[in-house]
Amino acid sequence: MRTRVGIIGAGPAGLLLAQLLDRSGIESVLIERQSAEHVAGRIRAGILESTTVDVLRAAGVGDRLAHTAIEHRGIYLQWPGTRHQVDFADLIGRSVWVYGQTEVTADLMAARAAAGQRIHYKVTDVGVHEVDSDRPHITFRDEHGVARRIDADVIVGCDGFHGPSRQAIPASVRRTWERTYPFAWLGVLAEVAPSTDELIYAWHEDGFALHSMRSPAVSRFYLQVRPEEDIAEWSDDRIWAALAERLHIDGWTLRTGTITEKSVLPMRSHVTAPMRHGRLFLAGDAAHIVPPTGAKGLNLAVADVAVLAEALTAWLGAGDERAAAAYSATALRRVWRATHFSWWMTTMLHRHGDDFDGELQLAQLRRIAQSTHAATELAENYTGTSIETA
Ligand code: FAS
Ligand code: PHB
Repeated sequence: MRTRVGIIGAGPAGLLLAQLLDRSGIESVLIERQSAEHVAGRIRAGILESTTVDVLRAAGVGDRLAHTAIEHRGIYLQWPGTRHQVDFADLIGRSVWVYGQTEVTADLMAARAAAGQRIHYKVTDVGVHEVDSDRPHITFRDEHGVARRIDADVIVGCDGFHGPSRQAIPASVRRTWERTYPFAWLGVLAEVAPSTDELIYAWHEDGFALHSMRSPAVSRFYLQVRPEEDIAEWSDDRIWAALAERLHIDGWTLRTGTITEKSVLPMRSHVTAPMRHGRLFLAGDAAHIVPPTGAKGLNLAVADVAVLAEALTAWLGAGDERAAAAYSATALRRVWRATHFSWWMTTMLHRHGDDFDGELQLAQLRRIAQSTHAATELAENYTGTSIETA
């Protein structure tokens, strides 16, 4: 096959990139390791920054979002005896939107199918070749085991943390930064109306808890657990008891319901640079991972793709390579800001270390409750800044 842009990975980053390029008349081909049903069924992020909503609307996939996403003007920070609202709208005039990643993926998959996008699902043996030349190409086996090849002007790795594209950058050029945290998240999806109007981020002696949601009838929760936690040790009753304890505040009751999904999610920070080498570009989790405490993962992937789509359109459509040459530096400035914020939220809210660490965390939380400046710093980072192109 011959195309302009060969995209590895049909998660949110790959699908959105194909959508944005298509709207600029740039053709692409996607290859995906999993089945379409598997990709569509992944339960992950839930919070969209307003800039992410703007990008999705501009990409032509914002209609369902406009009718079903729930606008949230802030969050609650909680510690024993206190539930404090950080009101983003009052502080900085911005808000965020609750709209699950599964919905974003569904909207993008529908748009790509309607456009007749070439996507090869259930591929194996993916190889990335000659990215240092002007003949980069991808080899793979399709779902029938037939060896295939895609010759492209440019290859983009949107293949997530475990994909092969990052390794196609020579080790002599590639730099990585990694921080693994001494805890993980137990994620829970339940058919029960949320017991709160805004997300609750709770510090507790037993460990962090988060009350989020997906709709007026579906709640999403997270509990801090050990990195090697065995999900089999967490019965529904134990989950509800831990959530009720860690989210407890006088005069408030946690509603319970049917748990439909539970899984243990690792916590790590990871950055790879550069995000371009020759005719290979990286976008989304292929280049960076943040702990989900700051609700940044999906939003960062969208920001990478918005910058990259504009750069590739200028280069492949008009011969102007300047933005493509600046892509890695442009994207990494936002990546490191989000990486710092996600690390800061994570280390402030999760129990680790000793009682001295715990007192420092509580002092930080009380500071945010007492200082408009401290609360504004959190609000600006959580709601996201405008996407800087080249
Ligand atoms: P993705 O990982 O979504 O997509 C990469 C795609 O590449 C996948 O479909 C994969 O199958 C495919 N692929 C991999 N190897 C391949 C190969 N060799 N060939 C072809 N295709 C290949 N973010 C938040 O903000 N909040 C959260 O609560 C949150 N929870 C998360 C829970 C989990 C378990 C994980 C893994 C991530 C979570 N994230 C969360 C982050 C997540 O939302 C990512 O930021 C988002 O999926 C990024 O999208 P992509 O870059 O497209 O990567
Ligand atoms: C979610 O709803 O999945 C969610 C919300 C906020 C976070 C992380 C995950 O910080």
